[in-house]
Amino acid sequence: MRQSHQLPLVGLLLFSLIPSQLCEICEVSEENYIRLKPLLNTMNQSEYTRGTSSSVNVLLSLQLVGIQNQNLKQKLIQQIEYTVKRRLSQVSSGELALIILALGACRNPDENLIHDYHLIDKLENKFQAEIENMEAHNGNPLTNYYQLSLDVLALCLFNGTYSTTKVVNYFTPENKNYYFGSQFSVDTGAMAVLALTCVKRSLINGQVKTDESNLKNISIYIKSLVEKILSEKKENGLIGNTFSTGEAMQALFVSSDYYHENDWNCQQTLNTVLTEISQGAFSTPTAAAQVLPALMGKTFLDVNKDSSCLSAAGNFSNSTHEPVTVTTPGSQSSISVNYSVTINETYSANVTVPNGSVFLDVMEKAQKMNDTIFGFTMEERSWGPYITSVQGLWASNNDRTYWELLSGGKPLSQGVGSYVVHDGENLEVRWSKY
Ligand code: CBY
Repeated sequence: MRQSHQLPLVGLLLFSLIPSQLCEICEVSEENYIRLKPLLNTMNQSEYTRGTSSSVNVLLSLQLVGIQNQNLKQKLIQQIEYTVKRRLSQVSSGELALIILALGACRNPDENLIHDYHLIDKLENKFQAEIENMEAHNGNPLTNYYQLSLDVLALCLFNGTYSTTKVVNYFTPENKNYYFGSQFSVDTGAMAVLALTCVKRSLINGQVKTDESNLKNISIYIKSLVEKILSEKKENGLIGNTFSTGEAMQALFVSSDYYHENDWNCQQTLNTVLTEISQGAFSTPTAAAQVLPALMGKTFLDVNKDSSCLSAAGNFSNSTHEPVTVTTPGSQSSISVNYSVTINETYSANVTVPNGSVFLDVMEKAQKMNDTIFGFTMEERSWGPYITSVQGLWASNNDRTYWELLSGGKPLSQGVGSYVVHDGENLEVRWSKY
């Protein structure tokens, strides 16, 4: 009699375990931590003198995976503190959101800076300014939806104020801001899934009140974005490209209720990323920082969990002072490339640069040859230099215009500071709309 009463209970218990089993996170096993070393070396050996964007990405990453490199962390925090004190007004909304996530991760003492400098209030204002810009400029934010998603994520995780109804209005999966041209931006979609999942969880926990329809819509959005992300999965397991895969993994970790187990082979994705690491693909601190959390099974939603920052990874980071093999450009040999600027017309030149040069070197050489045609400006972003103008023609977020980089007519997946050029290549910067 007693047993027959217990049976349905046991069944219920088992049933309730199924969803959490589905939420399986694949991560690098401890014996494979050595394969992550190139990422740590890249983060360790950077100078972090070029503004804060990459410092923030690196600090957040180190905090999330529980790496105890106090020297590096102190250096990064000092830089961030300087930015917060001296130039917060110039910081974009998403950059401030990242600062909050990095300082607030894991209940560490630096969390106080968030309150001392009223960073949550300031983020609320910057988020508001993004929305106002969309209203004034045809739905175009000051920055982009990757940053708006970071804003919502930080406000949601750190109890800031935001309107759930506005989130529902602006984050519909059909919104043009998820796309660059006709291409779905996996990075953007992934960050939105993380933000929407946080909002959904606070609605379910009752931390935030709203009507039933908002919750339902948010679930529908997550499902649709997850489908779009999965449809960008390549044969080798990468999702989008090398650089979006880590964030796509994070999004898929937190949304496993929305896809079938067979829809994604996490282990295959993980193995391909590990191979890419060994081939030196993540050579900038931001690239390394953005991929690391997912490989260790962490997501940005773990930022305000008390325990997330204690991990087995703590130890393997202490011995990272190996000299990296710097690939010196093959002797002193030169290569020559064809470089063009396209607006309506195409302006071309043959440019000779040392072997091993990056795209930026070609642009600088061309500028020296003819400043009127090849003159350009750039600014430092988290991923390195970003071209802001060529021939005096400036990129604009309000108009969704930018200078696109191409090789042989195909868009590059790296910026001017990291793309290494090859002999005989046809390089182009093209005035484009996204
Ligand atoms: N970060 C941001 O605000 C950037 C968000 C992001 C989606 C970002 C990719 C993803 C990420 N993980 O950070 C992004 N790029 C955006 C939004 C944009 C647009 C910037 C303007 C705006 N509205 O904010 C825009 C214009 C569409 C864009 N990226 C252009 C470019 C090209 C830059 C050329 C130039 N003028 O210098 C370029 C080189 C593509 C091209 N062929 O022209 C480009 N982006 C690339 C390659 C990348 C990837 C960088 C990879 C790398 N190893 O260098 C990227 C990771 C990223 C940065 N862009 Co955009 C996407 C990818 O390939 N997975 C938040 C802030 C706080 O740091």
